[in-house]
Amino acid sequence: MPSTSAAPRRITALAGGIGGARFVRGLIAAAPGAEVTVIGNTGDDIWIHGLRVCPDLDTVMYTLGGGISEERGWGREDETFTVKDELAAYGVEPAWFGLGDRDIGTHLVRTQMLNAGYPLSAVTQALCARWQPGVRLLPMTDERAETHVVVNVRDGDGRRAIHFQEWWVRYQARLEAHAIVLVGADDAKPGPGVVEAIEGADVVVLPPSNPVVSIGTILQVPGIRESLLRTPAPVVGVSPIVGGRPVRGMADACLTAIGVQTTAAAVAAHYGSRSSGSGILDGWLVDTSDRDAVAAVEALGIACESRPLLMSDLLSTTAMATAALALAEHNAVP
Ligand code: FO1
Repeated sequence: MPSTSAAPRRITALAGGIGGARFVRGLIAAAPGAEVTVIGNTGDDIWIHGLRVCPDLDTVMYTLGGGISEERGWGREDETFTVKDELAAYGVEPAWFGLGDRDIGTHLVRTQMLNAGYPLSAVTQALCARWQPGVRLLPMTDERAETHVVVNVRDGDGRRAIHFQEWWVRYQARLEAHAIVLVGADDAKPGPGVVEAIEGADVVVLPPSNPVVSIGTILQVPGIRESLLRTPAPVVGVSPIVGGRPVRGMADACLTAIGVQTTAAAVAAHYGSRSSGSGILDGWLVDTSDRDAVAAVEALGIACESRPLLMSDLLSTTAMATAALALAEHNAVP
């Protein structure tokens, strides 16, 4: 049950990569002393050159642990790509996915531990012991579940599924996506601590991560959406769409693929209101440029406020997180 004190002690966030990680940095600053748990998306994960790469888990770990390349938003700062160049010199594929030399250290440790039989949750805990991200980082599942995208076969009339990373990195999401599928979802179950982190939270927050391939992926793990429907904690989200455009990345291509308009109100409707019994939102923050969407979102049974949502620095991100926590408090489930 939520704690009685006004300041939330246990905050759980469902996060994807870059946008989610940056928002959590503000969340930590907005709630000093709170225990923050991040449930990380693992649908982006991929085997590359025999190494297991977990982009969204690593982006959260590096961003909060101080090792992220701020310029790229993924991988390590002060990075070199000597191994990548050597692989390219041998003509090894895929050449379109760049592993940095420092980053390879993380993937070697992870791959060795996975091969030794440790579950991804234990591996993530071990890696975080070095980075001290200041949050508990839980993979959405320990099972293998990877996002694939159904695209047209080049100069043919067939269709084929490619790994999300190939669609996202090699083709910059420019190939029309007919479907986005989490392969392995049916056999996945919530990772250790995930259900408890949602149902034992004082507040659950959906950062401005990609609603399809980050938050949407987490919701596809059987049992996680049900936990959000059950939790006594208020669930508030932050719109990743500002002024009809994604703040970063290609969320518009993903939303189009699932038939959702690229607007702040449409994403709120896509998540749905908890008061309807089938949605997951109690509250939704939209950007000041989308203030005319507030009425439409409230008509869905979701409390809504407009605030500046550009995470240009820690100060603005902390203000966003503070607004999200305040919206949650005003909508705490009695
Ligand atoms: N994104 C790119 O655009 N190009 C890359 O070569 C690339 C390599 C890469 C390596 C490790 C890693 O953790 C992330 C990497 N990313 C790269 C980003 C990645 O595709 C995205 O961060 C997520 O999968 C989407 O959020």
